[in-house]
Amino acid sequence: THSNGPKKRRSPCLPKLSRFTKAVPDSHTAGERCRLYLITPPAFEPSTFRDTLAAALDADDVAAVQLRLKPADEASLRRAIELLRPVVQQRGVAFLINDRPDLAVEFDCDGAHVGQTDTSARDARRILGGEKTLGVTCHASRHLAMQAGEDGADYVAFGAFFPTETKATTHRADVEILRWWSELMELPCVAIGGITPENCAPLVQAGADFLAVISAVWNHPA
Ligand code: 3NM
Repeated sequence: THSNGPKKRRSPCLPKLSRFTKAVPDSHTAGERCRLYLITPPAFEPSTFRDTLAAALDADDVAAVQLRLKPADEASLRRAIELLRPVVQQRGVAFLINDRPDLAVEFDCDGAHVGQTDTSARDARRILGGEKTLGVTCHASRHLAMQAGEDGADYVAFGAFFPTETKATTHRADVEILRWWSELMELPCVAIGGITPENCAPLVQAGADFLAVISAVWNHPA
């Protein structure tokens, strides 16, 4: 079982989430607003986290929630999907599964996010079919991002923009890649890695369509 999540809900996410939405500048290009993309804490107890997540989604605008449960066994992952999916989808928020396009299809989630060492983008697109959302981690690589677009990604993710203790990262992205991508491409881009209300403005101004956040929103141990 996962015991890293908060045992008692103190709703720490609520003020943090609104601090974020207030910090995001109104628009970058043509009035399109950059939106938050929440990723679940690295480990949590699903029945407790379900309430925390519901409160967070009710507190402010969120575009998507990605279930990212790296250490979980298959049964825990399935249980987390069953518990969290209704909470997210009932609120009109997209529910995406990290690494597992097969489970995204089986549980009728909205899509999947794959890294460069997970299921390939091309296979993920084939598994998901044409309708579901596919996101691909592209680190700080223009080449990977263009390849992901060709392979059927609906968005590309660049990072890490700032130091993070949530994941061991070897790539450091610069805001310039967001500027380049958003000027050249229609496909949305997600910025990730150590993003906080204090440091997010330049990413938004450079063209990030979504800010993917873990530790600055959830009160989880690093
Ligand atoms: N991917 P936090 S950084 C899941 O660079 C993940 O691709 C990254 O968590 C990448 O908001 C990261 O706590 C962790 O820094 C993001």
